[in-house]
Amino acid sequence: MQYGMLTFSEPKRDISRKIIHIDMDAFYASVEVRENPSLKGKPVIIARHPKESGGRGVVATASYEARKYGIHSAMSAQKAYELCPNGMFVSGNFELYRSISQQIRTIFQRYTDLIQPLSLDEAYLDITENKFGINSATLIAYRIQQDIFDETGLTCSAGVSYNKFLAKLASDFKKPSGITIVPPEHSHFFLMNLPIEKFYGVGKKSVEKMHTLKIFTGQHLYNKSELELVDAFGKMGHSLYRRVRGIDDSLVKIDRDRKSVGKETTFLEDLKEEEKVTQALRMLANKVYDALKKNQKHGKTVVLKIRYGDFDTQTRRRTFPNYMHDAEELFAVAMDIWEAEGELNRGVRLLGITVTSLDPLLYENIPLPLWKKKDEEGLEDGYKT
Ligand code: DCP
Ligand code: MG
Repeated sequence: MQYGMLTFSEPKRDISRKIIHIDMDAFYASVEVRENPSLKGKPVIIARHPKESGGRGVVATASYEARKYGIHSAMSAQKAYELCPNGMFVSGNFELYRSISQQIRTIFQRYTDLIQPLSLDEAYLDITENKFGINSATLIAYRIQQDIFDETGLTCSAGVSYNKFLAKLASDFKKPSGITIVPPEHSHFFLMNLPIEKFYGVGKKSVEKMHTLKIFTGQHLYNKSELELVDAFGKMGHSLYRRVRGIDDSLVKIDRDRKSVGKETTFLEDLKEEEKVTQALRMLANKVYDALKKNQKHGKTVVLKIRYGDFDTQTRRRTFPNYMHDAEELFAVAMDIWEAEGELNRGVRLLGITVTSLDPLLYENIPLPLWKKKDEEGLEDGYKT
């Protein structure tokens, strides 16, 4: 493609890898049904009953029966109750979920060591080379589904493709107990027909923006030039342009037991207003807190990273006697550090918040996490984790 003097070569697909994405079906709810078979077939809602919690709880997940009432993760328990007064409200047992998550991971390890868990109930596996020398990724996906079912009594859905992005979309395609294969020769068709809401990494706000730009499906996205997408979505535009062409070169990153969770964001223009910094820190604190929850971890040390317009980068840490309790507290600490150390007049190019020295979160009826929607604005690789 030629733009004046600039030449962009069209990006190419790497179809040499075989990736599986596994995602448990209605994970917490299915575990509760397994533990208490009388719940089978009933609308199960993982949240404290609003009458017990004074209406404060949030739904972690709901069984497929409950979803028919419009109940979903992150909805207030009060709302869920209004939609389905006869719903079976069950408080979560996170220790159990974590141990099952571990069990599932052990199953994955039979096939490959290249495993990247995304949360307790989902993971990417790179099985290009696998411990059985099996050529068919589909066969491995079937086997994993079967192993998980035999050994935990739970079902999962699997997506098989040549990269993480497609595998993730595929696993969501036929739930529950589904298996969806997107081979290189079908990925274009698959992506063109995909509603934009299903695009992994596109948050709610971006979906709204896409709708105003008349982008409703992969095809509409595909029809936009890279420049148009970057214009509309900043650096996320580059990823969108590639992903809708079936390109995602990100590797399956092995998860070493996480010692820290951090998010950072670079601004298109250096921030020069206090208010913008506050906004950014609030957004980052929410993201970090969500990621901590997802990993069932908490920590006492907060690190604020500031990069100025001249690229000078500073990190400042604070350690507290107690664990950060919620996103608001994390935000307050980050603001504190910023107020003590930040120099607005230098222009802020990047901000990052990390919580380190993490410990597993042991739930003792802590009110259910302030889960927000799963995929925040921006694509996953737009932020450092
Ligand atoms: N979870 C949560 N809060 C959220 C989203 C998820 O606490 N906002 C927890 C509960 C889920 C688990 O994480 O059981 C896995 O999340 P998924 O998004 O994979 O949802 P489910 O496994 O429950 O359902 P699905 O069958 O759609 O994957
Ligand atoms: Mg799931």
